[in-house]
Amino acid sequence: MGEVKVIGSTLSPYCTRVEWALKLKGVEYEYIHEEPFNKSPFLLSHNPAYKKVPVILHGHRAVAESLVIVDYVDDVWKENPLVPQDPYEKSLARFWAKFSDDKCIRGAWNACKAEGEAKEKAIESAKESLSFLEKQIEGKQFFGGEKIGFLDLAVGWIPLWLGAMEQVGEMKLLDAEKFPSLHEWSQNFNQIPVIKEALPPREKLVAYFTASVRAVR
Ligand SMILES: N[C@@H](CCC(=O)N[C@@H](CS)C(=O)NCC(=O)O)C(=O)O
Repeated sequence: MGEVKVIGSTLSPYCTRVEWALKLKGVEYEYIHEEPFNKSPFLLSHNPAYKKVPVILHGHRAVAESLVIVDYVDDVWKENPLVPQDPYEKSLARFWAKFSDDKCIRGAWNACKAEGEAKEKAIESAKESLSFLEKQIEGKQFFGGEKIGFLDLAVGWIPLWLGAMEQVGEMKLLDAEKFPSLHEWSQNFNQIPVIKEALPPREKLVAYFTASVRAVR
């Protein structure tokens, strides 16, 4: 089918999850760095609908949207399956992955940038969203069971990105007492070599979130 290229931005959790999927499958890829706020004609031509990273090129074909890409990667390269085989388990993994993107990442960012009374409300709302993920990991080593799966990659922003948002927003969301299982998973996840090697430096993320918070306040 041809070689794989990732059009991505190194600070993006969406792009990192695509790299994790490819690494777990042992697929070689070329990384084409894109500035998400100074988009190249190359990116725009391959993701004209959303104009966002990540996009992967597999030979001459483009696939966009990180969760769709992880699904695609799992379909094409069969080793180390990521998506559950059972139809119901598969639907749950996809449901919670989308929930994590729609409610948890957004909720954490809203809490990070909020000030005053609005901040307390945003923190409570973000914690409520995280409590759903706590239930999904309770009693398990990984969201995928005994091995890393689709949902682990989707929720994989928590250990590093949430930590950086907590620092910049001067708040605690992933409380070890309130979320013991998610907290433990989070501690272990970033220690896995294949995960660790694709992570951006924490100080760059902190600088990025600091600048982003300043820009919106
Ligand atoms: N739902 C998308 C989100 C991707 C996304 O938000 N990418 C950001 C970088 S982290 C981007 O390209 N932003 C540029 C923009 O919003 O125009 C996915 O999962 O791939």
